[in-house]
Amino acid sequence: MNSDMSPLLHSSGPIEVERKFVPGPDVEQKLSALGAELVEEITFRDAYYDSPDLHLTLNDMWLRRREDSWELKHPPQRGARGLNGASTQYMELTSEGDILRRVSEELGIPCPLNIESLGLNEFATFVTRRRRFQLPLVENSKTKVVVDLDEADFGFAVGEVEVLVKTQEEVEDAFKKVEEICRQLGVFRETPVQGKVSTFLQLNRADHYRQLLEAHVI
Ligand code: V4E
Repeated sequence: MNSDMSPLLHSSGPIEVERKFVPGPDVEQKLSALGAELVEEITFRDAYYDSPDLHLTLNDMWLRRREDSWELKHPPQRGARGLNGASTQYMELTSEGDILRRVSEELGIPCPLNIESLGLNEFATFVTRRRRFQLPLVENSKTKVVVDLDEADFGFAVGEVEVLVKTQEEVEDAFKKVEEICRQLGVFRETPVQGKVSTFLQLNRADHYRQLLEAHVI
């Protein structure tokens, strides 16, 4: 319980709106033609965690440790799904306290002192090599659009167009923006493109993957 004994109110992170795509051989040329610049080249390991009954992922909550930092992605509205058409919207929490409160509440257990004490299991881990491109800011617009080209160490490549927004009111425009950029890059598809975690599960944990499909999470 909070120190003021009021019901838990969770501080919220930004909302990440994104659309994944299959990167073709000419994607970098297309990015360049749009004036995009390579702004970051990084390599990181992600480890994803869930309870033994897979409660988190079956409710579309994705807890991971990226290198030494904990991160939680969850749909902005309770009970909703992050997938909307072929795009997604997820709220991102990066404060360990916020993550602990949100996860323990979701699992219906008392909030422990640290994430390690939640009794979760690692269900996926892989290394990603990421190249991040930033598109030029359009005049009179504050929308920053980034495009990530990811290669995972299990032989899988995926791209994503991403916009971060602060409020739900901005999400609709962000969906339009990521769709527009996908069209300009020539990678637009009506149906969702599978990401790294779903593909890892499909290859390595068929039963978990099947349960996520049946729960309409992926
Ligand atoms: C949200 C989610 C998963 C967690 C991994 O999210 P993702 O954005 O794919 O990872 P990554 O490495 O690109 O994170 P970033 O660095 O951008 O923060 S695994 C499955 N989901 C749900 C999901 C879905 N149902 N459909 C699609 C197309 N993507 C994700």
